[in-house]
Amino acid sequence: SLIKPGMSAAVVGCGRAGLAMVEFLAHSGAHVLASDTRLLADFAGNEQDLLKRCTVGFEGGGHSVEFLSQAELIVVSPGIDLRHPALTRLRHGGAALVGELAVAAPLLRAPVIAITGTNGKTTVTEVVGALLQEGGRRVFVGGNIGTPVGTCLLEAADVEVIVLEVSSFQLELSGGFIPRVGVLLNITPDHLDRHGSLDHYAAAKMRIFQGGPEQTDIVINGDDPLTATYVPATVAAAARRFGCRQGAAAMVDGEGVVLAADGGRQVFPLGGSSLNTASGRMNSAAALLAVQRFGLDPAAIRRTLATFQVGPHRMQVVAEIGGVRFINDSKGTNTGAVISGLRQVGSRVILIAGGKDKGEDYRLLRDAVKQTVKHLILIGEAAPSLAEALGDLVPWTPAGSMEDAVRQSAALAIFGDTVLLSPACASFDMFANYKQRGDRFAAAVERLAEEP
Ligand code: UMA
Repeated sequence: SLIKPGMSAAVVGCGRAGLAMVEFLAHSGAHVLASDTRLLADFAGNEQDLLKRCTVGFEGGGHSVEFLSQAELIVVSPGIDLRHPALTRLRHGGAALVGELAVAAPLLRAPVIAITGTNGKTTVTEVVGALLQEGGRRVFVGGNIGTPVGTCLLEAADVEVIVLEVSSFQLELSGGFIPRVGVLLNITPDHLDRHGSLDHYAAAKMRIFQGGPEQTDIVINGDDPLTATYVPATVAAAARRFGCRQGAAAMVDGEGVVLAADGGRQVFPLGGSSLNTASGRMNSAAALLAVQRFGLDPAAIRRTLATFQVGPHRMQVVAEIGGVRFINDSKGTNTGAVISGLRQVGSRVILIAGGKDKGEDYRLLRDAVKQTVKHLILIGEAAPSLAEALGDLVPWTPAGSMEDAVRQSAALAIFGDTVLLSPACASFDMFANYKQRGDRFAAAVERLAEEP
């Protein structure tokens, strides 16, 4: 283990991931230092209590070399940019900078199924968790999906399988983390502001397979061009693929998935399930491959897929008013997700997009917008860049708030149109997170429904 009782360890960034890590490190007998851009007084009461109880020192208002260099090990939270000047200086000085997965790697006793990819990873993580649970396994489901890795270390002592959604940020500093099953769903550009380039972003994702086929069952998307570009040859040779192509180990076929199993084939129909969408079928196929080695009962799998409810903020129909559908896809935070959402609707979309820019090239949306969108409503910091990339294709208007955006779209929409919130951006310029953004959209739509 990287953690020894009596050692000093620092945590940079005390959000959900960092606070769980602080608690775990203290529980392991380390002397914990914690550092955040916020001041102690800015934290909620229970968080302040945790920081006081579990740390021997707290640095608020930023991260300094002086403070952090007191620690033998520095655990950096996923949201912290490694190019931060203090972290750069510490790294160049030889300090040990790790992420939560590196800390967890030697300590996870149960087999780990890790799921990454630009889009769909939360849904696949949930489906995999549900399949295992319905199959009678004790599972821990966490990671980027919301329950931090530190919580897994504190609470998941007696589970049989650990299912982790892992982001590129987490993989960037994942140290010796090698999952038993690694799933790469797709690669489209995202988080380029942090990773600098698509190559670096893809390289971070590829670290999920660093153990090679000897140590990790490899599951990849067989239809995705960028996955094919970036997966190393040894990994590709051993991979089981999901997708629409003939011969895929899990083949999406009509309204279901055909799984190649023990020389035969098993069919998993999705008709009537919330997973019966283009992306839902791909996600189901990936999940089926992820759990294949656990020998679950096919009947139980079919039941779980049939009743699975895709979570809110992902192509969630929140209302239909006067023949106009309102869809909340607040989790569509990159161009790949928006394209998939637009294709799912197909035509006559009034698209609400914009928010905090992550350095993406919005021209990637051009084809899909041209084919499906009739009007754009642009919000947030990225509105000018979106207008520049797409404004010549369709009419567009800016909106000052989510309520304004919803009001404008309702005024424009006629019977048979769809109003889609799928921002292609992060939410932090206007909202606390994507959930709050989606909730504000849904609330504004609800108020429309109440108007005479
Ligand atoms: N902070 C600093 N210094 C900085 C920047 C931030 O100290 O330079 C502080 C903030 O004041 C705050 C804390 O760091 O106190 C925030 O830490 P964080 O950004 O690592 O966020 P957490 O709350 O710990 O949430 C993280 C993941 N966030 C990110 O990766 C950005 C959550 O994923 C995850 O659910 C959670 O851990 C539990 O594991 C969210 C996310 O947006 C959903 N993920 C990205 C995505 O899905 O696209 C990768």
